[in-house]
Amino acid sequence: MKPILEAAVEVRSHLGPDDERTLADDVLDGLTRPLKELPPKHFYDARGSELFDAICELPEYYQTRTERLILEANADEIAALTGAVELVELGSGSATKTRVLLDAMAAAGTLARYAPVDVSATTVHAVAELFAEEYPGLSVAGLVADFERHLAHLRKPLGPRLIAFLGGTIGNFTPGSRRRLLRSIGKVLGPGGHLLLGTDLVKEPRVLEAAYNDSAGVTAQFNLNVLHVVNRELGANFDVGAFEHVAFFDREQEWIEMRLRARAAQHVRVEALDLEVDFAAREELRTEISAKFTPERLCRDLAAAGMEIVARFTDPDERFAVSLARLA
Ligand code: SAH
Ligand code: AVI
Repeated sequence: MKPILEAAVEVRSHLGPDDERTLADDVLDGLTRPLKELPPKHFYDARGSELFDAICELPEYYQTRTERLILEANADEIAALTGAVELVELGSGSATKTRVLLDAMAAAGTLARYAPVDVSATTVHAVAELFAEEYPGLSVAGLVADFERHLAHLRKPLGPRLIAFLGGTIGNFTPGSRRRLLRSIGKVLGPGGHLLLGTDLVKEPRVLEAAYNDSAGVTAQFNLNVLHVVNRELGANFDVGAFEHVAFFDREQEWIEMRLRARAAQHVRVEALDLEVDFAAREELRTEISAKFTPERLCRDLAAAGMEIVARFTDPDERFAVSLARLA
């Protein structure tokens, strides 16, 4: 089948002045709770995105290379099972594994459009330009957007759609928001559409904890970077050096929790919110959860979102899984 070709590259943004408000709202809400918390999407300014890319190369962070191997081994089957003409990628970041899928769709003769969606404007622009150049004839429709709120702004599907949500990013949502997000993804799959979902798997706590406490300290810098973001965007005066990185596996919840711990009592002012925040010595601010999955957890979450698994791909050591799902 000859692909339907659209013209070149477009990047649309749905993050404007209103969205600086979401950082403001999240900081106001999160820092005034008895157990302080910030959502992880604020990690990803230009520096945070660079630090995440460095994390992906760390010896302890097995997720990225394992997921790449799984995709390389199964991309042709994924292309055949889905017949997808377009690839929408949620939380695309630098899209380092995406070529594996695009190449398989191109080899199947169906590839027509790629739509990276990310809150990080710099990465969406860079990826859109790069892929438009690398894949002549491919229509690239980037979206700088929050995938929890803006999925309705995706272009109408050109044909069977594959939505890739890789890297285990779904694990960064608490159980309720995770199901809500999966449900809203289900609504934009379109006729014959599929979801390709990457999830990190439950395994030995030692291996999990090492992945979030790397010896080079890159994850610590990534975690602390969120305080630089709040300082810059909201005129706060966090003394970043007065906080330390903490990451541990919560065996009951089966998730990694990342926190920032005040080394000593701190008083912080957030100018844009006219907000004063106190941290007691050793008080912690939760910055991320990263849920690890069993096949049962994944099936339950997908079922609750009205989806069923069509195929499940994993590596020989069952470290990571990539599941293909569709509306039940
Ligand atoms: N998919 C890539 C990158 C994962 S890092 C990989 O597998 O390596 C997570 C990415 O999700 C970051 O680029 C971050 O900017 C993006 N992200 C996090 N929360 C988001 C949200 N609510 N809406 C859109 N993008 C988000
Ligand atoms: C993007 N996300 C899946 C990463 C994770 O492993 O939860 C973010 C990350 N946090 C610390 N290291 C990497």
